[in-house]
Parts: sequence; C-alpha cells; structure tokens
Amino acid sequence: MNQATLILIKPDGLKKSLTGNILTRLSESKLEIVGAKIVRASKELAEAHYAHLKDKPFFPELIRYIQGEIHNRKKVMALVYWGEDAILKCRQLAGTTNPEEAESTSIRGAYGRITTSGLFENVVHVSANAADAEREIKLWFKPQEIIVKLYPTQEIINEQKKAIVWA
Ligand code: IDP
Ligand code: MG
Repeated sequence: MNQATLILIKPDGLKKSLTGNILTRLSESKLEIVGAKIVRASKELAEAHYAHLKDKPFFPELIRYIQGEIHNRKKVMALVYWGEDAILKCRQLAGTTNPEEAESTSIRGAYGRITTSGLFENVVHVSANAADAEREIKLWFKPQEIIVKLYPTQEIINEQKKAIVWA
C-alpha cells in the first residue's frame, strides 16, 4: 500500500552536516521524495508537532531542540517520502527513538546521542503511523508543495489576504 511519511532532518543533523548521509541512507528505501523544504519552525508549529508529548518533563527542551535553539541552527529540512510501506521502511532506516538503543547501523544509532540533560538528540523525525503522518504532513506542508495528491483538498477564494510575491 502506498503511504506518505514526514521526515524531518532535525537541527543537530543539519549542524553536523549529515543531510547528505541521511538522504543517502533513506534512498535505500527506494521511496520517492514528493516534497522537500527548509523550515524555521515557530513555537506553535513545534508544540503542535509534539503535542502528544506535552506532559513529558523533557517537552520544553524538545521544543527548543526542534526549533534549533540548542544547536544555533534555526531550521529543519522537511521531506515527504511516498511509496510502498513508506512509514515502516523509514522507521526501520531511522532506528528506535533512543539513539543508544538504536541499531548501530541505523541513522539514529550511527549519528544520535543523549545529551547530559537526558534529551534524545536523534537527528531525524519519522512519522510513527499513517494517522500521525497525515496530521504532521498537513502541519508542515501546503497541498501545492507536494507533487502528488495525498489527501483531499478544497479550493477557496482568498483575495483579501496579504501575500509576499516576487518583485
Ligand atoms: P519518535 O521520534 O521515535 O517518534 P516520540 O516518542 O514521538 O519518538 O518522541 C519525539 C522525540 O522526543 C524523540 O525523537 C526524541 O527526540 C524525544 N524523546 C522521546 N522520548 C524521550 C525520552 O524519554 N527522553 C528524552 N527525549 C525523548
Ligand atoms: Mg513520534
């Protein structure tokens, strides 16, 4: 079954210049990249993305982490991978959440670490299931930024809205 998954290369991945390595590892999946961009995550976006963890003691640090405050790299690379069993394939390549427990050949096992304060800096995010993927892709991407039609869309007329266009 074709599926989509959100991948984020987190600020530690960018700071450590791991983008190429991570994309090479993910290419083993033979999935298609159907959306990609660099995003500076707002606090609102970060908190919405990690809403399921809001009661955890590490939540405030996790929000600072994904916003790039900890690594002084205020950006993430956001990608949508699409194809057969995309979620399982990407989760397997990423490895488990705790980088110390992740297989050493996985992305997190190879490049992740646990900080002295206990945060898992694990260089990539991968959606955990199809419902999470849909919620997360809709948070990070607009429909027109993805080259396949993943979810239903609607047309609206929005003439009043201020927009920045090329001069
Ligand atoms: P996932 O990223 O493997 O889907 P989640 O439970 O959704 O795992 O957690 C989101 C992120 O929060 C993790 O990738 C990791 O950076 C951080 N995190 C999760 N659990 C812990 C923990 O127990 N201690 C420290 N950081 C954690
Ligand atoms: Mg998760």
